[in-house]
Amino acid sequence: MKHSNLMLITMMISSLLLIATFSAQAADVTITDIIDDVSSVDYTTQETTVVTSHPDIDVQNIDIVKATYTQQGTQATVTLQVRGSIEDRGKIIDLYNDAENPFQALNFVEYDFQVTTSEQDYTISYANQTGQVGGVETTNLSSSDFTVVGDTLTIVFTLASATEVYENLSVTSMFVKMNLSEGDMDLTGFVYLSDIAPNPALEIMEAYAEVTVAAIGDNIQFNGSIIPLTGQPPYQYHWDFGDQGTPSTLLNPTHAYTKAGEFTYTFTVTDQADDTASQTGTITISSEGGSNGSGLSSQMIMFLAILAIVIVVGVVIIIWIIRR
Ligand SMILES: [Ca+2]
Ligand SMILES: [Ca+2]
Repeated sequence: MKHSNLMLITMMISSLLLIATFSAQAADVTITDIIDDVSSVDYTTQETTVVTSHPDIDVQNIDIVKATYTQQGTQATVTLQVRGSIEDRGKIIDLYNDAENPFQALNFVEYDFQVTTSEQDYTISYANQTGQVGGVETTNLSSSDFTVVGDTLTIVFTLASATEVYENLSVTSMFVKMNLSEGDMDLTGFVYLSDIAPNPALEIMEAYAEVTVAAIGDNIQFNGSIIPLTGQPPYQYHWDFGDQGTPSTLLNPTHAYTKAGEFTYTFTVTDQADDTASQTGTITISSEGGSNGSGLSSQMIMFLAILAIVIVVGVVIIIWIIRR
């Protein structure tokens, strides 16, 4: 009797452990994304703008709607659904095999998954019926590893170990077009459209006045930038210049102060989801008008002071050498 009880308890515990082990390794994750948030990033201003139509591509084909991750043992499956259709165009950039001129003529659509497990990061890339899994080393996927049906891409890949536990999934779609084949470094034809899910939290890259010291009446340039593809575009901008004057809703406004003093300016961004991010800075305005340019920044004053010391020391040394 005692023996069979012990057997029963052992079986129960081991089956519970088995369930615990399986539930730790099985994962069933879905992330959803908003529509109409495909964005282009301007390479000079780093400004992110929502793009709803484009002459070179049906934007809906890269507008991510949903992505999933499932895992059974070492077999992981990822799916990505777009608003339009999965587009097969071009190929994955291969810096090694196209080393001679990898960027000469690019025109491709790529879908990427970033999967983090308890043990490592995987990047699974798909472009036009080819795929790669980058982990400890990069391996090519065979055509049996992925399927494209209308709006959904499905990829099956193998994890390095069965003990890996799911931690995070993010997906990216991108359309890149560029033509530098004739040595033309003009990037006016450069197109970069992308969608990310989940959208990272809105984050300001920088917000600053181009000078730290200026005079009353000077037109001062203020510059704001957001880390590309964070938050949910489109964004609304708000500059408060700290002087109770008229605020600006431009990304890069100019402003002239009418009073002397030290002012704290604040740059605030609000996204489509009503999330906000802000950053502040200070500027000193002197009462001396008539300066038609920017005042000397504190770094410049420091630099000139050091330069003056170096010159004085140099002259002293030269005089000392001549007198010997
Ligand atoms: Ca989207
Ligand atoms: Ca998105």
